[in-house]
Amino acid sequence: MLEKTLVLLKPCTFERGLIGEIINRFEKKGLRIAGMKMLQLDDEILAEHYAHLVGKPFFGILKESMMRTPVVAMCLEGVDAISVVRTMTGSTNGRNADPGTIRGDYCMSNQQNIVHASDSPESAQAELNRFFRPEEIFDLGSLNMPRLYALDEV
Ligand code: IDP
Ligand code: MG
Repeated sequence: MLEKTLVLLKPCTFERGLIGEIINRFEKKGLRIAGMKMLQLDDEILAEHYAHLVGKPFFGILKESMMRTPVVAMCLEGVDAISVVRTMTGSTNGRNADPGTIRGDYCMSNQQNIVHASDSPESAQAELNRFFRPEEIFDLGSLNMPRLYALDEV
């Protein structure tokens, strides 16, 4: 099924000058960019976005690290995009993430781990609504679809 998913390029990626390189990986894979912008996160949006981690001892430093610079938010679209992007992202801890994944190739950290990616259809929907207004996500129609997929895949 054609899906949309949310990716955030974290401040560590911004600071290390890896924004273009990470976007390039998603583009080369064949995911279509349906929305993209820079924004500064704050306490409120991070408490919502990382609600499942609010009680953890590392929550404070996680929040600080996510506010150090603006982030780049992307809406990526493709067949099974949610699981494809999670697979490309790799395990949370960059030290354990498989080589070939983004975290496996670009980081050594459990926290400064380059990207956030939605983990289910429910979270993708909620997270896209959290970071994008409806008019910031574009209808790409059939753009490039015949080259990306066989006729019976879409
Ligand atoms: P995910 O990003 O792979 O989905 P989550 O468990 O949802 O992992 O955690 C969200 C983010 O919180 C991680 O990407 C990482 O930045 C941070 N985080 C998760 N677990 C830890 C930890 O044990 N120590 C420090 N930071 C963590
Ligand atoms: Mg998560």
